[in-house]
Amino acid sequence: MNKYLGLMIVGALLLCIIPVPLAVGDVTIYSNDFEGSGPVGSEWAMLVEGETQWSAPPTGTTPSTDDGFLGEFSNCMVTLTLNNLPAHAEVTVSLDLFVIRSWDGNFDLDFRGPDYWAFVEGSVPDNPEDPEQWDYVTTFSNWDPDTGPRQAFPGSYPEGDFPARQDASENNTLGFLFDNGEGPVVHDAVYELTTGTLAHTDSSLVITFGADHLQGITDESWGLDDVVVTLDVPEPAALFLLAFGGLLATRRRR
Ligand SMILES: [Ca+2]
Ligand SMILES: [Ca+2]
Ligand SMILES: [Ca+2]
Repeated sequence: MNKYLGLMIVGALLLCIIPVPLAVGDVTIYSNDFEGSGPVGSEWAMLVEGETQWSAPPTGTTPSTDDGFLGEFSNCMVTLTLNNLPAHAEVTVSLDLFVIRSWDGNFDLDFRGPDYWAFVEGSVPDNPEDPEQWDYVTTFSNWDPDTGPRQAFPGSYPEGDFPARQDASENNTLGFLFDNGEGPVVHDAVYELTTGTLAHTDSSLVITFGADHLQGITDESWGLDDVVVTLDVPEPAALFLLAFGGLLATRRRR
């Protein structure tokens, strides 16, 4: 038998014998829709502005749709920590952000704003007020797009300058009431956000979300839902074939 043919047969047999994980390409290694009762898992932790102890974040349900979510939050940091990840080169985190009640976007003339929301991967800010400690800082405005204060999203703060509710996937669907002086009306928005593809090889992922300058949890708050973490996991079979092809090429050159 031709020795290269023999090598290929051995390789094919090895492919059958070696258990090949189902992981191929982009693999979802964590997802959470926060449905059901009970506390959230220990992968989540919260540090409220002005406090020194991290605590378990609350969960809630939306008034209109009874949709479970993580929150409500005011000015705080919320961290997701995932350990023992398989080998990977990239990570993507996507989520739904609930922007609840009277967020004022880029408004910066007094205490009412700007209303920041931010995230950072890999480190937890020791000074959340410092924009340099975040990967991305933006603002949201929950007012009338024609007349209300503008927001930085989908850009970043301070450069972003867009109408209120720009690129929201849902408006006033969740049922959170806010009274702006004319009686309570539903006042909320949902944004489908993603970190984009981040270069990441550590076996642990630490990602922190935060907000600042909000005026109190019954006035302006936020929540997270449908959090999905995806890794770009190398395909073992593809790696083996690459290595096997390299071996053949090396032998042929001899
Ligand atoms: Ca949910
Ligand atoms: Ca406000
Ligand atoms: Ca505000």
